[in-house]
Amino acid sequence: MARRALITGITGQDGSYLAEHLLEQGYEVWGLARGQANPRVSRMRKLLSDVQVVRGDLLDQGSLISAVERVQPDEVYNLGAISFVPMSWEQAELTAEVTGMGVLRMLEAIRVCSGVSRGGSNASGQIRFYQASSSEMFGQVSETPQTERTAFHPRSPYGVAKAYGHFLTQNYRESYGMFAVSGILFNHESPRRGAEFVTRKVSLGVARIKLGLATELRLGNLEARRDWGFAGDYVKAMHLMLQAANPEDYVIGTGRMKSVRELVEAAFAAAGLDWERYVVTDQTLHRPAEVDLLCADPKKARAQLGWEPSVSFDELVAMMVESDLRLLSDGADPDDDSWP
Ligand code: NDP
Ligand code: GDR
Repeated sequence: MARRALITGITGQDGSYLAEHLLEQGYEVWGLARGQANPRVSRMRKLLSDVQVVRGDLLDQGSLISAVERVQPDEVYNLGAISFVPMSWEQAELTAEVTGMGVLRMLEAIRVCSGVSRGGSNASGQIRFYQASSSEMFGQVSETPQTERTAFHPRSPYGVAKAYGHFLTQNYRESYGMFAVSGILFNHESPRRGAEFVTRKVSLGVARIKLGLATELRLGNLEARRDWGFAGDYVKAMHLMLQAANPEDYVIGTGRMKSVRELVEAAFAAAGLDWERYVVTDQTLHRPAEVDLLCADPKKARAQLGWEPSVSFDELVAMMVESDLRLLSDGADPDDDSWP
């Protein structure tokens, strides 16, 4: 019998890559989708026709219990979240509910449906749970690079909500003996990245300028540094974590840091443009509290999971710029939300 996976956040960037990867591994894949007429479900279906959809919302405990009962998954990947950091200041309570409390609701759905009780149980035969934790939990970093043991100092309501979900996942593992793990993933990008995140904003901006559809690109803090990798590589790590003999948390990143300025330089250069002629910095795009730098130490994942990133920063930037040049040249509306 094919193994069965339930993915929350199926309409997002990572949901799409993870579903593709699991389908390739022979899984039966189910995606949890919210809303009455969510347009992102049809976008997902165009790309991933073999994914089955179950309705549910991380804000609604009953819907998650029904989804787990219906799908009877072997593995649950909780990728659903409000994931855009600036939005978490504007809608802090909603972020806490979806990104934080949503983890509790998903864990409870699994616990209730599988009859796990206090005192723990044998991990074999259980539903295995993956939580999408984030390097944003490190925030104002206490050491560089960051490992599984680095202290958390989140700098946004999003980071705080993720830290809650992280500790709760650990707690359900310790309290109930559940196979529940968190991947502490650093920024990962792709041509399917949402247009609000800086890498895609830049690749779309470069394509618009190159095609004469725009004359400038407005950005916030150019000095922030991130460890950027390719989403297609990172979803493989999620799957590997749930195949491990023991439930443990892992840091996933490349171990290399670049600034937003370096990202911009590389992206404009990939289209044969000089960034300094087009980029305008805008104070209103700066954040109330910034995370200045993030850099992963992925040694544990390499040693225990055999996981390695396969796409370099320059390859990733070129992939995104080329994809957006193709997308816009084909006449796609630069403001629509379609996937290449
Ligand atoms: P996206 O923003 O692309 O996707 C977020 C997903 O969450 C969407 O499918 C969205 O559905 C869903 N969602 C939002 N609200 C709810 C809700 N109330 N109930 C159910 N689902 C909901 O994120 P990514 O794919 O980039 O990231 C996946 C996960 O990994 C997120 O949890 C993110 O915080 C985390 N993460 C991401 C990193 C990255 O660099 N990409 C790094 C570290 C962690 P809809 O389409 O209906 O809005
Ligand atoms: P981040 O990603 O906040 O790290 O969260 P984002 O791409 O939004 O920002 C990265 C850095 O770029 C700076 N920046 C800008 N960012 C945006 N979005 N728009 C701009 O115009 C701009 N100018 C400069 C930001 O200040 C920041 O320093 C992502 C999300 O996917 C989270 O869900 C995930 O948990 C973390 O990565 C790891």
